[in-house]
Amino acid sequence: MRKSTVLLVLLSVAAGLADDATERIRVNQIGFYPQGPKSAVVIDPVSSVFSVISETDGSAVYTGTLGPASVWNHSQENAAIADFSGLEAVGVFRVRVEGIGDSWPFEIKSFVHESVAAAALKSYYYQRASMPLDEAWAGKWRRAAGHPDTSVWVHASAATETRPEKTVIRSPKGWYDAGDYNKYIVNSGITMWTLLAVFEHFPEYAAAFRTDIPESGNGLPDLLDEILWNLRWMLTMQDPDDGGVYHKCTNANFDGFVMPNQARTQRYVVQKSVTATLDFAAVMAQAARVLEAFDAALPGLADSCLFAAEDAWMWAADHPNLLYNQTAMNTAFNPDINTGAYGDGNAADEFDWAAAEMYLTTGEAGYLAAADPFGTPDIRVPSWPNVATLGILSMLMQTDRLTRPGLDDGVLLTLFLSFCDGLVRSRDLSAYGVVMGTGSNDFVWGSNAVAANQALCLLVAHKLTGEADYFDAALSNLDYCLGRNATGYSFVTGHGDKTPMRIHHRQSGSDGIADPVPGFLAGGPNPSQQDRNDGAVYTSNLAAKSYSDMQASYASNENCINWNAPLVYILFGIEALMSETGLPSEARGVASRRIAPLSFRIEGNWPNPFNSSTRISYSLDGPANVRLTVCDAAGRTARTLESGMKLQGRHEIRFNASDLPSGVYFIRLQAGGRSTASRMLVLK
Ligand code: 9MR
Repeated sequence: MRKSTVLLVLLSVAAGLADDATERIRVNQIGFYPQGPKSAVVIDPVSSVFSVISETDGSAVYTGTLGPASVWNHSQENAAIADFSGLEAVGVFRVRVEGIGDSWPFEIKSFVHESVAAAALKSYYYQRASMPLDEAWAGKWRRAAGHPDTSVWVHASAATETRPEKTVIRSPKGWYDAGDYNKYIVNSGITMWTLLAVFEHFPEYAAAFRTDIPESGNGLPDLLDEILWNLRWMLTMQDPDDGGVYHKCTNANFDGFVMPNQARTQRYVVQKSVTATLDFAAVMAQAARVLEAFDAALPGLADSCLFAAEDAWMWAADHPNLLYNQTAMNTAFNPDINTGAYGDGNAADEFDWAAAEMYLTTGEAGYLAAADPFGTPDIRVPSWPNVATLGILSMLMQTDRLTRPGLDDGVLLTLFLSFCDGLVRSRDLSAYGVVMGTGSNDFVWGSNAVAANQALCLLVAHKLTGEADYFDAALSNLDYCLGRNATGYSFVTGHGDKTPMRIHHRQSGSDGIADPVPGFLAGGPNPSQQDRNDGAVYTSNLAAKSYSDMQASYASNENCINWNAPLVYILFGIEALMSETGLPSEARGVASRRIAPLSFRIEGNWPNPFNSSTRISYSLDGPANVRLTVCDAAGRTARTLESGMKLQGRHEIRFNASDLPSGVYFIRLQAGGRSTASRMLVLK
């Protein structure tokens, strides 16, 4: 809460008033960019005018006319839009409608969503298993380490000859999935894609952003450090003997509301599944691409990820029908496992996604022959059981990697843009002026992530076309998440004035601290209300109002890593696109750690070639001198090639390696003395 608001709340309480703002004006409680679109929604308007009031001196700085009122079906409210995009002054303001009251306060300024972006990313740090959260980084939410996960049992459902039941394995690190303390590969899949996509789509911004985590300052971007915490856990979930990936690392049953270090029941890895294995393959292939640029700091990790992806892909190809079915598993094996299932009856979209990522990373068209995401492109808002679109988005954003003829002919782009045009239309027809609510099925368990993922698609459309309307439509859904919705909540804990206080999160519910751990996106309105018989109480059954800020409401008020990830994506993307330099503010950015955007790949017959003429192609987003070094496995330089001039864009270096002895070599590309990407090359 801002100081001014604290004062107002105190005054209101002293005056016996219940609240600080009217429930009938809904607005993004964080704020707006001086040059960006700005609007609020007024319910049952009694007059046609509104004003915007300065919080500092109470003066009206803007007056406007409300748009025509119409009914938003999802909430059955009569809503009119107050558009004050013309107000460009910086400050703290409220929207006022005579006879109705004042909205919650919000700010107009540059970098207005930067703090909430930092919090949304920092929420992953608070979810870390296997390490203590020290006060220096966690503040009052400090806690002891939970779940070392160093003696996890292989569950009967996952037993093999080499790893029989109760074999002890290590599976430390990773993020807790949600309010519960279990770690699920399927949900890590979409989460990791989304965070890695922030890196791939907004590389400079992501590399410069500081979140204050223990690794800050270690020479790697904070976003990457956070991603690595979960990546390293995911790697432990692959059976080294066959490449298959366990579905989850879990307790038999959900814990009570206790702190992580008090939750000590036996952990298991359970049945390998085709969906988990393919999600793993997709993430590892994508990670291999991103990590290439950091090979100096993380030697060999990119290649390890690619090998892991290849092994996983092969296992999936051998077990295409091995779906995860918890009920069937519990009938066949003991003990019963009753935590989240992430069961999915169809692995076709997981094949499509993994094929796309494997193809993009390796350039091998064989992956597309096995599962063609272009065969019948299934473009829809991504979610954990529907991941084909993730591969399509990767393809669209990396056309320079599309080497198979026909892939970059624009058909996919046309299809994707027509899907996004549908999202824009939904906003145009919406009484709330938001994309969210394209149909009643937007309001599912985790509906706020539907809003965030719609916005993610729209930001990709904006990046691909430069069209402002896609950006504005994306922003409308960020406004939705931060307060312009039928509940009036800013759904991110700790950000806004009316915000979830009793989120279904075991630490927040048991740490004795009134404020919930900050930065979580609550699941959001969900008319199925699956928690109704478990103590959750709802005041409305309407789709957009089926939300309850109660700890018992796991179906509307839980946090989850796959919901926060698109929030991080849209906050980072919107901030990056609104920043004049494309970078975070001085306070958030770390200029010295800025990594020059550089993509680099080896073409030709890698990875196991004979090379009399090896071709290496690379591309540079900014002008830089380029130096290419070939080192042998012992690190001795075997060849150095320098550009001798600044280059930009796509280039190719050919070199004759026939005089080099057989063996393993590493190729390192340096640009402008700042960036390094390296890749392994085997010469025979
Ligand atoms: O997000 C999941 C939702 O789509 C499912 O309908 C629901 C019931 O199976 O489970 C949700 O995922 C939960 C997971 O199973 C366990 N950790 C918390 C997740 C969010 O509620």
